[in-house]
Amino acid sequence: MTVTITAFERSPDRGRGLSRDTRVRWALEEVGQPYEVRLVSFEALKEPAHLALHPFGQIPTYEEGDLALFETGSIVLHIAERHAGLLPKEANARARAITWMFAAVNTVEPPILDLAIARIQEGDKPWRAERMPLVEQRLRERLGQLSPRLGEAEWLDGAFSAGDLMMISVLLRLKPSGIHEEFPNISAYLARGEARPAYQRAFAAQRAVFEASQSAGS
Ligand code: GTB
Repeated sequence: MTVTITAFERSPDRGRGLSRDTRVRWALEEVGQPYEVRLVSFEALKEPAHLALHPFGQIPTYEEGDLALFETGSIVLHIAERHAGLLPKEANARARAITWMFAAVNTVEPPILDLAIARIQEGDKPWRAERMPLVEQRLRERLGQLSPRLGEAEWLDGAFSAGDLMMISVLLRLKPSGIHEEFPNISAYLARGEARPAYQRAFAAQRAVFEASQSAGS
C-alpha cells in the first residue's frame, strides 16, 4: 500500500533536517518502506483539505490507504508496529522501547522546544534576557539526567529501537545551540544515530526538497 507523508514545501530549517518529517522519513527508511511526499505550503497547512488530515494544521501527516495519522510519536509507533526492526519482539523490552519514545516527546522535547521558542520566536521580547538562563538551566537539568542513564551504551536499551530514533530526532534539534556538546556521551549518541544509513537517506531526501526550492527560486 502506498504511504504518503507531508512535509514543508519550504522548510524554515533550510534543509538541516530539523523539521519533524525527518523522523518519519527515518523510520520509513529503517524498515525499508517506500513512501511518497506531498509538499505543503504554510498557507495550505491551515486550509480545510490539510486540516481534515491534521487538526492542528501542521506537518507531518501519514496516509496509508484509509488510515490518516498525525503526531510523529504515533506515526513512528505505527510504522514500528507494522514492520520488523524498530521494536524488540520480547514484550517487556518492547514496552521499554515505547517508554523511551514517550520520554522523547513528553519529557525531553518540551525543554528543547522552550529553548527554540525563547531564541527564535521570543528573541526580540523584553523578557528574553531574564528568561533564557532559566530555559537553559531546565534543559541542562534534563540532559544531565539523560546522560548518566545512557552512560557509555550504544543505544538506550539494548539494540537500536524506535525509542532511540525518537530520542535522537528530538535531541538533534539542539545542534544549532551546541548545548548537547556539554554532554559528550549524548553528542556521541547523536553521531551514531546520524551515521545510520537510514538516517542518511532520510536526511538527503529532506535536503533535496530544500535544494530544489532554492533552484526554483533562483
Ligand atoms: N507534536 C507534533 C508532532 O510531533 O508531529 C508537532 C508537529 C509540528 O510542530 N510541526 C511543525 C509545523 O507544522 C513543523 S516541525 N509547524 C507549522 C505550524 O504549526 O503552523 C517544527 C519545526 C519548525 C521549524 C524548525 N526549524 O526551523 O529548525 C524545526 C522544527
